Amino acid sequence: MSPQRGTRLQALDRDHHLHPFTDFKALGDEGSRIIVDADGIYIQDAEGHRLLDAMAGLWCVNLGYGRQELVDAATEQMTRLPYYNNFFKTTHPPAVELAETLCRLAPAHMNRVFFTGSGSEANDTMLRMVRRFWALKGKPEKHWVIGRENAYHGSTVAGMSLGGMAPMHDQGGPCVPGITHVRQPYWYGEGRDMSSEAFGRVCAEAVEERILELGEDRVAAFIAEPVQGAGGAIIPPASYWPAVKEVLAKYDILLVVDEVICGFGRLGEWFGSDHFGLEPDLMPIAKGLSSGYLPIGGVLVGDRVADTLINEGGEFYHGFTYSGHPTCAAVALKNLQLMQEERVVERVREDLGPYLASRWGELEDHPLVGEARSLGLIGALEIVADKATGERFDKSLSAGGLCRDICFETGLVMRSVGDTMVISPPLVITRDEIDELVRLARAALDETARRLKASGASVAGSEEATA
Ligand code: PXG
Repeated sequence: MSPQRGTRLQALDRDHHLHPFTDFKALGDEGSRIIVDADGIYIQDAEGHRLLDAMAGLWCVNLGYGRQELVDAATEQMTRLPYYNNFFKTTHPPAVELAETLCRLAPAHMNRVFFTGSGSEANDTMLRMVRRFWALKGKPEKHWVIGRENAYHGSTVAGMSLGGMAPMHDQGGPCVPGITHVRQPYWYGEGRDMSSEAFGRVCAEAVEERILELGEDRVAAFIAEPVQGAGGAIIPPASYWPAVKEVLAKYDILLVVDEVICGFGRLGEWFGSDHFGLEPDLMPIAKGLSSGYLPIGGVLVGDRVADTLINEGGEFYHGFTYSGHPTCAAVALKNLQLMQEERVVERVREDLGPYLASRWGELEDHPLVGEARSLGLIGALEIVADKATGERFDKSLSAGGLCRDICFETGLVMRSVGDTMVISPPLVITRDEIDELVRLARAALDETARRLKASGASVAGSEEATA
């Protein structure tokens, strides 16, 4: 793209386009980065820079860019039947086939799916189903949902209310009533004064305490991501999920596992629930369902809830114009077929996940890195001023944001969540590409340390790394 056209697009973008999760004015002053092309795990910007996309777009391009099979699936479906709805007693082949395929891949007791256009809509749908379920069971007062601080469940009003992102609650409230949040199982950030096992149990106890505070007869469901994504790739201690499962069973509380990021192979199983041995009542899904090629989400519904909604519920007054959109469904179906043919999930579990863990773990020797963790193909680095104590840099230095910007300069897309650097690369990444990712990340950490020191910050033990 010519520099003139790039500059013109930036000006038009500033003048007319309000970006998601963006300080509009600051971006207008800075100018947005224009992405024009992509192939495999790489994207290319308008200035011709090639970047290794270690975020798979936004946690979604699981099969990588440039998959002609997905393009062909969309073209064929759009040529035949670009759109039709699933209201008023109609259906179409892609929606049916996708529903059947999803239920085959999901845990055995999940045999129904309700389609949506996004993960946020999936969580709105889930909330309505949960409350409807308990109302049908004769317990309408059992309508509270317990979520977790720093969880992300979407950006619609219900999505942001279910999530535990305080800055989101502070804007556009009041939130949906009947939703409360308990502490997250973030050992590095909040639990290092005890073993991770003990901390996992403490966080599960927090769920039980909240149930008892509210009264078990008033709590409908607990919602959580298997591994928190947007919160900073937070992998719970091994003790956490078994203890939470026990608590929920004890008080008959539904389990909602938000699989929007962890679903479709991210953790080396089809669903994060499979990895942690969970039997959710409902699973919101999206993102990797279509590898992000077209927008589609849904809620997988376990037999207990589905049977009640079907047999006792009558009409469920809920649905979207694009619920089960045929073109999106056809692309999702092809995406799942390709994942099976190419054994993508098995490769993450058996080869790529363990390989990333060993290579990524090496970064823990870097002076800036307090912890390097990963599970399957999701990972994080905790950037700290002093790795011995875990002390963070002063917030005003924005060490994570600095590292992210340096990554962009050096050819890597890594996301920062505060001072936690996060990766979630396409599941088709190769071992050689993992080597390159780790090399680029280390180079970015070195440069981050150098610039932090140049700005007067002290970086404990960094002499050799920045010499
Ligand atoms: N649940 C989870 C676990 C998510 O990660 C949603 C629901 C909502 O999905 P939609 O399709 O409505 O966006 C998400 C989305 C980030 C970031 O900054 C993460 C998401 C969305 C936007 C930004 O990491 N996850």
